[in-house]
This record gives sequence, C-alpha cells and structure tokens, in this order.
Amino acid sequence: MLEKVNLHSRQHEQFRADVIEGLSASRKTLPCRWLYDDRGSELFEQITKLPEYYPTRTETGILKARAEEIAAFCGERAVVIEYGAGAGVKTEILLGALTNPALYVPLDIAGDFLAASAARIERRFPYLEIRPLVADFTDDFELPADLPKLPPRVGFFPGSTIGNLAPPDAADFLRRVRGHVGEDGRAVVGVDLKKELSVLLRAYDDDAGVTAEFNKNLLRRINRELDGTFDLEGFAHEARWNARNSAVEMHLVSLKRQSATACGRRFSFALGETIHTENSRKYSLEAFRRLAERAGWRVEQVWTDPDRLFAVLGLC
Ligand code: AVJ
Repeated sequence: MLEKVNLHSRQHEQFRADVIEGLSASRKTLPCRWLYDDRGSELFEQITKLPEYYPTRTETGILKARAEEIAAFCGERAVVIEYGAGAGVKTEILLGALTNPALYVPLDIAGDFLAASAARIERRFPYLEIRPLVADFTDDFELPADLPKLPPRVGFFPGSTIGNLAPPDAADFLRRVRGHVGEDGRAVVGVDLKKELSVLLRAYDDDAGVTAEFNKNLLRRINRELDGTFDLEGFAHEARWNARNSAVEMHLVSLKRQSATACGRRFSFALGETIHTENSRKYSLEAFRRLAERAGWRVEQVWTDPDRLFAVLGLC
C-alpha cells in the first residue's frame, strides 16, 4: 500500500516536472506517456476500434493468421516477457498459440492495470504461471534474479509502441530486451509501416473526433492534477507528418493568443503555437532492420498483412 502511495507521488512529481520543462521550452512539448490516465486509456481503447485506426485490427489479424508460425518461432516452454501489459487480446492470441508456455511476465508502470490484466490472463490460462512486475520499460532495469534462466525467453512488444520512441531510445530499448532474454532469446515486435500519407493522417485525426479528445485530455489532466487553467476550447487537435523523422506528430494548436497557468506558473501561447504531444514513427522494413541490427538483433521473420500496413517481426 505504502509502495503504491509512493509510486503515485513519484508519478505526480514527474508529471509536474515534465509539464514545467515541456511548456517552458521554446518549442513546447509534453511526453506522450502522460496521455494515458484513466480517461486517456479509455479513449485509446475507443481509438483502436475506429474505422480509420488500422494498426490494432491489422496487427491482431496478423497475430491470429500467423499464430502457429509465431509460436514455432518462440519455441516450446517459452518464458514470455511482455513490455507494457495493456495488450489484452494480442497477449491471449500469443499465449493461446504457444506450446506449454512456462511463465508469463507482464511489465507495466500502472500497478492496478497490471493486476487486472494478470487476473484476466490467469482466468483464461489457469495452468500458466504469471509473475507481474511493476516497471517502466523506458528505464534501465533488471529482471528479478530468480526468473528461470532456461531458454527460450521471448520479449513481446506489440502495438507499435516502439514507434513512440526516438530511434536512439528504441535501440536502447531493444538492447535492454536483449539483456533480459539473453543471447539465445527472441523478440516479437509490432511495427507500423510507412504508407500513403492520407491513410496515416486519417488514422490520427478521425471523423468522430476521438483522437482529438484523447489529445485534449492531456490539458484536462493538467487542469485537474496540476491546478491548471487551460481553456480546452482554445486549443485544436492536429495530426502532422514529419517527413524527416518519418513520424506522425500530434499537436495541440493554440487558436488564439492566450496564457494559462499550471503548477503555479504562467505559460503564454502565440496564435498558432503548438504543444507537441506525440510522435508515432513509421518504419520501412529496411529502416527497422537497420535499427534492430544496431541494437544487436537480427530480423529473422516478417509477418505482415496483404496490404503491408503493419508488420510483426520475429527477432533473434
Ligand atoms: C499506442 C502509441 C501505438 O502511436 O498509434 C493512437 C497511440 N496516438 N492515436 C499510436 C495513438 C494517437 C498509438 N500507440
């Protein structure tokens, strides 16, 4: 219990520090991880069901269609380490396809969320041993020493969450996974592929306005948790393509000259000035292959959909 309180206050302090730093910068920005409070996670769930948002249903389709091959790639009696335990259905597809998985280790920063998803997996796979761990996978951390060292260990990172990381951070992350699974370990990673711009931009600016709500919810969160005075009507959601970074960016655009306070400080906005709230990088298979190789991995398998929208990669 005390641990949970500490975790919450640490998170709160980090949020506060990130808001002060990000909104004081000459190009205002906020880390995308803060999009996911309870309301934000619920809105993201809604996004995954939108007609314009192809990644979730495409990746799920690939996992289902290729489940046997993916399971064979992972090997028998696998120890599966999942980075960010929010993937629900995708996890169930993988675990359901594996031959006698030995252990499932979901990692997540949100303890409540982790407990709930572990309980769901436990009901679905009563004979599977589960060891949930509260950890931030963007930090350097060690797995507990008493996890079975027996191969094969498999790192599972679906959802193209790797696209949120700048390439050097993505490479650090993949190196860390290598450290966790060992030299003979494997990884199964979901990667969103580069494609026609109109398809990409629509996926991040849907007609129903759910993504706009998701983005603006960050201001609502600042207002609630950091005593903010942001006028939600004074900002608009925008999805932009950054060709140099091969990334869809989410921004909150100030619709007028205005200022708002938060954390006891005042932040001013020019007309049209933006807060950059997310990067979602889109890779070509070649570019991802290079990234993986830099991080000590070889792309052994590529599972994709007929339209090549998304790829599930088997790394070893
Ligand atoms: C959960 C990070 C994979 O980048 O596509 C969806 C988040 N942002 N719509 C993505 C998101 C706007 C999503 N990831």
